[in-house]
Amino acid sequence: MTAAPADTVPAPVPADGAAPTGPEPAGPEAALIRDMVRIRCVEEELCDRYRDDQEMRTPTHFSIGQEATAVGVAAATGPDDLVYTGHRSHAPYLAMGGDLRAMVAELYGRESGCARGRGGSIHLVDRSAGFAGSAAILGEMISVAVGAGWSAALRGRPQVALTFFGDGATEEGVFHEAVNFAQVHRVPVVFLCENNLYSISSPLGQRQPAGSTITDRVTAYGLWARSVDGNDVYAVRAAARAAVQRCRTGAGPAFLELHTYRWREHVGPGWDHDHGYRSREEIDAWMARCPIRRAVEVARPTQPGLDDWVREWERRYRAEVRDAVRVARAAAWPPVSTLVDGAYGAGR
Ligand SMILES: Cc1ncc(C[n+]2csc(CCOP(=O)(O)OP(=O)(O)O)c2C)c(N)n1
Repeated sequence: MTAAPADTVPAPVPADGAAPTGPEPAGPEAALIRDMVRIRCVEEELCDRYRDDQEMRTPTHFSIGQEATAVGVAAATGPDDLVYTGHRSHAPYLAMGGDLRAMVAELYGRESGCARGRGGSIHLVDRSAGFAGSAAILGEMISVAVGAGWSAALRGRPQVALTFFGDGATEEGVFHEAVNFAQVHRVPVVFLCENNLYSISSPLGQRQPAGSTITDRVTAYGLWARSVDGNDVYAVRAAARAAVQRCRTGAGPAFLELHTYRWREHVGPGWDHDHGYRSREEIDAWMARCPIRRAVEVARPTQPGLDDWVREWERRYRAEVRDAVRVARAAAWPPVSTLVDGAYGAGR
């Protein structure tokens, strides 16, 4: 496995700091930063455990570097809204308030996991938090989200469905069918494309025509569509609020192309600087645009002691996820006799 590029991984705040003395920063801006720090800590700890313990028997797609998209969007949702994702699911699940212990137990395959240990990283769900589900088939949950939004509209409920997917998923036929259907029927659904430039190791530039953009293609269907800096959590929140508001008022679906970048390999906890499909310079440039560091830089002048608190949050959340791992490892496995419970056609 490739070693971490320790010389390039930027710290969100300067390393030499004291324990916080002042009150914990309050307010929505601090909450955005705190939530991104929590997701980063959870995923980094899980990366370490995945690599060292060899106990998680599930493919994991980490969002390290992409935290601003999940957190900015979640901040724009209401209590009845529903979020659906594809395989890169941890960050939206946590941003929506999904139960951490149930997520970690799921990754460890335990009965106490959010999908009873049967789904793993790609099949997270916590309906009580509005995280309605994630699935491995590229594009699948896009159509499910449209169905959920349409159902809400037909029942006259002010509920919005939101769906995260990557740039690769926009190349699935179902994406185009879903967008067109949603526009024709004015479905309250927000399409959220996390454009991180790659479909596994295949660059966008080799897959889509030069000079075209995903936003342009969606605009051609008549949707309200915006291209957003996905590493700017404040910009993501503003765009997501506008998109959700449109849906809420019956104006029809909305689309956001959120430009961002994953730091780790496509699947798994490793670094892939030497795999040959993206340049070291490109990765370094995106790491320098770390969404947490950028958000801290914006908030620092008005939030006294913020740097100390970011370090405190890192300590707190590292401890929280280590505790979740400890609880998961002590939990029971699903009994073999229940293996096909909940599976389609089981019992026939
Ligand atoms: C229908 C289907 N085809 C292919 C795959 C294999 N696959 C899994 S992830 C992936 C790339 C996804 O890229 P993107 O949608 O950009 O999301 P990202 O991983 O970059 O977040 C592919 C091709 C799949 N899961 N489902």
